[in-house]
Amino acid sequence: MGYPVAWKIIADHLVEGKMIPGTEIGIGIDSTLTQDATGTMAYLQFEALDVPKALTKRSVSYIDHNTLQTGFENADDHAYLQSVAAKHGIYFSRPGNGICHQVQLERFDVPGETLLGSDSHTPTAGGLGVLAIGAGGLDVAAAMAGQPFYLPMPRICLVKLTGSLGPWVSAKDVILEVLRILGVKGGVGKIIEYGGDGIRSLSATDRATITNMGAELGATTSIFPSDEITRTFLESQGRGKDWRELLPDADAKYDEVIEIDLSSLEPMIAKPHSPDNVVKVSDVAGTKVDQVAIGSCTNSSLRDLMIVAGALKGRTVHPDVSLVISPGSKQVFEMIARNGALAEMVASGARILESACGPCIGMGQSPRTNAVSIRTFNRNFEGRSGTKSAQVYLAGPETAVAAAITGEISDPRNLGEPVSFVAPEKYLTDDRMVLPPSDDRQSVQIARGPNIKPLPRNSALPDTISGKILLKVGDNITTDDIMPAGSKVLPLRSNIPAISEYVFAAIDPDFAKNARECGGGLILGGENYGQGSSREHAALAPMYLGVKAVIAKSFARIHRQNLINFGILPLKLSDPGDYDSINRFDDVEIGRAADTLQKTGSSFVLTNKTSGKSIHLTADLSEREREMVLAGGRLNFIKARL
Ligand code: MIC
Ligand code: SF4
Repeated sequence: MGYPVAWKIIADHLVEGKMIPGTEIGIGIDSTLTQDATGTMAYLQFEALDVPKALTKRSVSYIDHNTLQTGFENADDHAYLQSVAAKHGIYFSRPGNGICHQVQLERFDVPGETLLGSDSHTPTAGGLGVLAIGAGGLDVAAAMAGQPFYLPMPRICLVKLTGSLGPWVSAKDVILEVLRILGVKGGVGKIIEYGGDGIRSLSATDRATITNMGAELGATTSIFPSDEITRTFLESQGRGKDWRELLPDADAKYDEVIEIDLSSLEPMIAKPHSPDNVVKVSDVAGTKVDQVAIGSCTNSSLRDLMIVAGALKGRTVHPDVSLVISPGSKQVFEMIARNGALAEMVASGARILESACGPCIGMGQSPRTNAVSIRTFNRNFEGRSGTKSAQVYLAGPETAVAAAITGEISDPRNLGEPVSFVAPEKYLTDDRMVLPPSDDRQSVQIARGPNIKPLPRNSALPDTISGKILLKVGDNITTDDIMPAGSKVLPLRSNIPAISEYVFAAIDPDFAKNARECGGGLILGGENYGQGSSREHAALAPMYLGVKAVIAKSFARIHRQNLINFGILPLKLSDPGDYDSINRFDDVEIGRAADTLQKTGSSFVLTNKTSGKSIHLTADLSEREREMVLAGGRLNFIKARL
């Protein structure tokens, strides 16, 4: 039986388990990436593991999320990250060098390797044939310490592309179409592998746009083969020697196949407040627009910004629209500055931001009350922009620039002659903003400003878990709901006592206070609990507040792993119908929880002392995961073994 691309890489890196879908496997990790919002915790955890130097082939620490610096906190974190990288054999991408996923693609990704990143959009690298997975910071710290990454062996879904895209239609429309078909839970437990003749018409950065937003499908990762297109891109980055061909076997077997004819695709758009709420742009054309934001790790390649600049040339941004543009990397920024495209943007009235995540994570540029904001980003969860009442739509650069010019959602195909883009034979490569690790690691002093607080540790799981249901929430709760980001909260990422005050703040401003007063408790969720980002703060801060278990109908992959990593028991309702019989503030108890876990059992009984009802719960944990929860988390578990 032939192998898909993803299977080949897994087979090459398999260190534990068998490649049977659904069973736990361990894979060796070649390289890692972190960003500053998750990196501080990741490196505090790495330090706690007492491994002097990262054991990966390559680890890179980026500063791209928390760059607003409204107080000393972000800058404290940057200084800590720079020093910890120098000391422990890690490359450091300085603030201003760009968004981790874009820079990683340009300067570091190697086809056929594995990459683990403490950011859910790490699969961007799948555009170059890398098996790239997002995880919590602790899993990345463990990988730097030479530990395998564990995951359930995914099933492989082939998205077979045929034809080629029409004018003003681009890669973002492809992934929006996949989201329309599969939905935000449709990728759970799967790797989405792209194939078919149509992939030949997609450049490496187009492919990266598509794999980037595979995160929104809940997929383990997304991947393209490494072919001549990959080679051309790597050569143009001066990295031809990193190329290797990686194609699926002719008789490769897939668990599922979806076919998309690129020629028939129209411009697509995701309506508020979910990335899978996708319709054709023509269906919502005419909607008045207040803000347009272009950038993010999804859509800020040179190609994307050249299309935007070409469309803006000689035009003026509509008087009712604020257009903000953030180039994905210093490379892109410098190239558009030198070739004149930046001047066209500025002339048209665009507001240019630094090369960073910026508005995508609510770090500035929050739109006005009730605004309609069109963004080329990947997430439009309610409130993520920093304005609760904003209506955020997600679209490609073509649709975004059309809205900026016309002041309403409009089909970019009405803009006239399409802007053409020919990729440069050589990108401008200059790695001076990436600091290699120090040669004299011993003498590096770690900079621990007052914002770097010690890492909180959990204790072993108690035998009886009892307490109140502190909060009952519905389906598809995001990590942005659990642990909000934005310019006010993000500066506290390295300060768990302070950030824990904001857990569930938008849903229940009293959550932290109640949790403290009750000495902890439990949370009840619906389907796909914890979708979205990899931020382990969504587990670590509830742990700090004493949350011992989360009960839900189902969990999103990365968040479930983060809960386990911090010793919080993720429990599924055996009968989802029981959800209705549990209420907020009910007094509940799970007797013999630790004992049941120890005896390899997976079935628990929750006694609802308020209603008198007993409810069955299951924990689908591997043996290793059970031990981690019992130990109070992965850090305790690894330390006990080292
Ligand atoms: C995001 O897009 O939500 C983030 C911010 O990049 C997160 C990571 C974080 O919260 O630090 C992610 O996607 O993992
Ligand atoms: Fe940054 Fe936004 Fe990409 Fe997250 S999704 S890495 S916040 S640009």
